[in-house]
Amino acid sequence: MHTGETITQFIIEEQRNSPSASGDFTALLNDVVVACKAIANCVQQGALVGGVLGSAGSENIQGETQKKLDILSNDIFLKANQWGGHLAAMASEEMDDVYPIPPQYPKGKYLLTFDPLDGSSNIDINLSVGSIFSILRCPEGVEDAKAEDFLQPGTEQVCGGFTLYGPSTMLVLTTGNGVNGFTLDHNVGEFILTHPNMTIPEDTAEFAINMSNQRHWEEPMKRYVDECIAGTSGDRDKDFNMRWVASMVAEVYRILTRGGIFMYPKDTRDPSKPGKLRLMYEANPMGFIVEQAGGICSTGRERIMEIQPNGLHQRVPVILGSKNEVERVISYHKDA
Ligand code: AHM
Ligand code: MG
Repeated sequence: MHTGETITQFIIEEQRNSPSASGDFTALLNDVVVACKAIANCVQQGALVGGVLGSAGSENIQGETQKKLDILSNDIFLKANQWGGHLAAMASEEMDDVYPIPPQYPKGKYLLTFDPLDGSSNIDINLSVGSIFSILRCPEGVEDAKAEDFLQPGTEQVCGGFTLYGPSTMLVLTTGNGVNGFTLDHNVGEFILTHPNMTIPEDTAEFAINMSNQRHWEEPMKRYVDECIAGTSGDRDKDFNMRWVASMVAEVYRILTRGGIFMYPKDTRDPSKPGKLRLMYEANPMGFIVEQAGGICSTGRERIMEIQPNGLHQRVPVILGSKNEVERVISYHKDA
C-alpha cells in the first residue's frame, strides 16, 4: 500500500503557506474531491448497477445526447458542493443555466464550473472518462451570482483540476503553484500524492487530433498535420506517432506524462461553433494546468486563458501541449 501524502493533507499544507486563507477554499476542494470519488465509484461499477450505462434519452443545451452517467455525475457534483457554504453558484456543461445555491444553505465567495463527465461517448465501451473543474472568485458584493459573474478570463482561475477514471483513478490539480497528480487508493478512500510537480517536455513526436474532420480545418492546421504525417520524408524530417482517445482528460494526462500535442481546432462547418470544446468547462481549467506544467494552450491565434468569455457555453478551438510544437502551430497561423 502507498502511504504517501493525502490530497487533504496537501491542500491543508498549501493553505498554511497563505496566512490570510480562511480555510474556505480548502473545504470547497474537499467537497469537489468527494464528488470525484463518488463518480469514480459509479464509473467503476458499470453495468453491475442499474441506471448507469446507456443514453438518458435527452440532450444538453448544446444539442449533444446525454448519457445516464452524464446526468448522474452532474447531480453528484451539485449535491456534494451545494451545502458547504463556500459557493455563490455553480455552472455545468450539462445544465442550460447557472445553478443557484438552494435557499436552505449558506452562500460563499467562490464559483464552481465543471464538466461532470468528459469523454462520455466512451462510457459504454469501457474507455477512460473524467471530470473537469474550475474555481473562480465571485465578484465582490454579488449576492446572487448570474451567468455574467462567471464570464471571467481563465487567468482569474483560483484552481483548475481534472480526474481521470482510467485503469487507476487520478486527480490532477493546480492552484497556480505547479501541477500535482494524485492516485485514488480505493482501500483507504483517499487520493495520494503520487505525481508531484508534473511537467510537460518541450518537444514531442506525438500528436492527437480527430483526423475525420480534416477537410473542415483551416490551412495552418492542415499544413501542420500534413507535415507530421509526412514524417522523415517531409519538411520536418522527423517521424510522428498519433493517438486519439476522444477523451480530453486522457489526452491531457498523457501529455502531462510524456509530452504531446492535442488539437481540437477551428472547424469551418458551423460559424456559430468555432471549435468543439467549451471555454469555461474544458479549455480554461486544462489551459491552467498545461501552462503550470510548462506547456502552452492556445486557439492558434490567442492564449486561451486571456479570452474574455462571452457566454457560459462558449466554444473555442484548443491546441495544447508541448511548448515547441504548439509554438509551431501558432507560427503557421501567423504565416497564414
Ligand atoms: P464531451 O464533454 O461531450 O464528452 O465532449 C468533449 C470530448 C473531449 O473529451 C474529446 O476530446 C472530444 O470530445 C472528442 O470529440 P470527437 O467525438 O469529435 O472525437
Ligand atoms: Mg467534455
